Amino acid sequence: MSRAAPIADRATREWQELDSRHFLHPFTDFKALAAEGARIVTRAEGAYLYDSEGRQILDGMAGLWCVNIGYGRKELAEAAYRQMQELPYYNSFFKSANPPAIELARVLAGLTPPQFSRAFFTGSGSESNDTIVRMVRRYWDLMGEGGRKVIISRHNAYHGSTMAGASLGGMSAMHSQGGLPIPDIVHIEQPYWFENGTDVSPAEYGVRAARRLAEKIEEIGPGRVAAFIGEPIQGAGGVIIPPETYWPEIQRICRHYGILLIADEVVCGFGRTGRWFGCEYFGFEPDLMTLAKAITSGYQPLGAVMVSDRVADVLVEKGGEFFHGYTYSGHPVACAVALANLAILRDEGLVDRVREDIGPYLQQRWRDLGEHRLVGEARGVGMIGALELVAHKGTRTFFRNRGEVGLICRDHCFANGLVMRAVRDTMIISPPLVLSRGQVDELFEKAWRCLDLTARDIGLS
Ligand code: PXG
Repeated sequence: MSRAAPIADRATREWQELDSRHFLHPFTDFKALAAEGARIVTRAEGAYLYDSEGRQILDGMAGLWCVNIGYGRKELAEAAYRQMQELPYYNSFFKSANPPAIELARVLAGLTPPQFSRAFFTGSGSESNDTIVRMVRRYWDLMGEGGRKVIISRHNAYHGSTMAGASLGGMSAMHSQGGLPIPDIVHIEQPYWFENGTDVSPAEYGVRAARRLAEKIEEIGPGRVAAFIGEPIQGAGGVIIPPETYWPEIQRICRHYGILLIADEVVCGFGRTGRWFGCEYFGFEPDLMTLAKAITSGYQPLGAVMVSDRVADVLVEKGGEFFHGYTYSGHPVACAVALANLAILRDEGLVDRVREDIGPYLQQRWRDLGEHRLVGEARGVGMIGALELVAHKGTRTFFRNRGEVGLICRDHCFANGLVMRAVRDTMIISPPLVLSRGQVDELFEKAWRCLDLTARDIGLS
């Protein structure tokens, strides 16, 4: 280890200059960032980030919805170190496999709902969803129903940034760049009661939003529809938590028309809702699941598609080569790190802790933020939450320039040592599952102060 080349120790300005000269960041206005200079994050421990100025920041987003076990767990570093010495890489093509990948597939089969016994490995959530598009269409070909090509998703969904991932997603800004969506992907209303359900109860609205799926299937023609995909809770779209009537009705419709049901568990998976998977929280049984992020708590890039026996049996039994895969499918180091991560989640009872202890406590404090004069709704489940900022408390009146107030609030959060994201004027959190009660209190206090500062800036105080 002592021979590892050290990364130079540079001053913040120097990092920022090099960054803007050489590094094109994802989802970034390059010119605006160059003018401002990036925040240089240098290390992290537990639930805290530290930047190049030595500032401590409470990470209310667990990186990017992924660092479920928190930062700095040596067990994962040791797993990577050991595996890199034993077998740093070998592919899973050409009739080859490696022990960590096989072991991880076995462990995932045990952790996921009973219909799943097989995993297809990828490098990310986007790659997993690309895999799903191809696998679903292949499944229907093998079933002799090759006309079933259409995959139905929701507006404002996020399923990744590759061509198929961004097409499945319902972000119009993303579709406007690069000629998306690709053919045979369509979108229906998202189950966003706060915005769309102003006239009915959440329960009634959940059924109404789900019925959009049946309407779309009838419009397209049932024989042309392959699958429906959804995040149990939409993450990047603004932590949109569907009413409890939604998913059962979606499942009923999928079963009625015989189409496959896909749960994108990239955000909800691995304990965030207090269950291992979001589909278990909402009580539905998907045919395929997209996994990534917290599968390694973000310590290594890794994704997977869980394939139910209904689908896998056809792929296996009806035979023929599936012409799809990645160099890093089943990467031994990423899989070894995932195994160490899942062992921590399981052995330390972190999912139960979210369900029974820290989740309810966070939600109690989060609901207290709902009392703030800027907040129209505080919602959340387990270790995920959203605040709707509104122009007039007690009404669902959004601000005129949607997104402006959210950004003001987000900037105050960063300046005050808290990562809390803004999606439009919805403030969102998704912190590590290992947060202590004291850290929940810290999150609450910082968030309240930043809401105050935001209210002052827009002349609401
Ligand atoms: N599905 C879901 C539900 C996601 O949240 C992906 C797929 C794609 O995963 P990869 O590993 O390819 O990034 C994601 C990723 C944001 C943000 O702004 C969210 C994600 C990625 C980037 C930004 O909240 N989620």
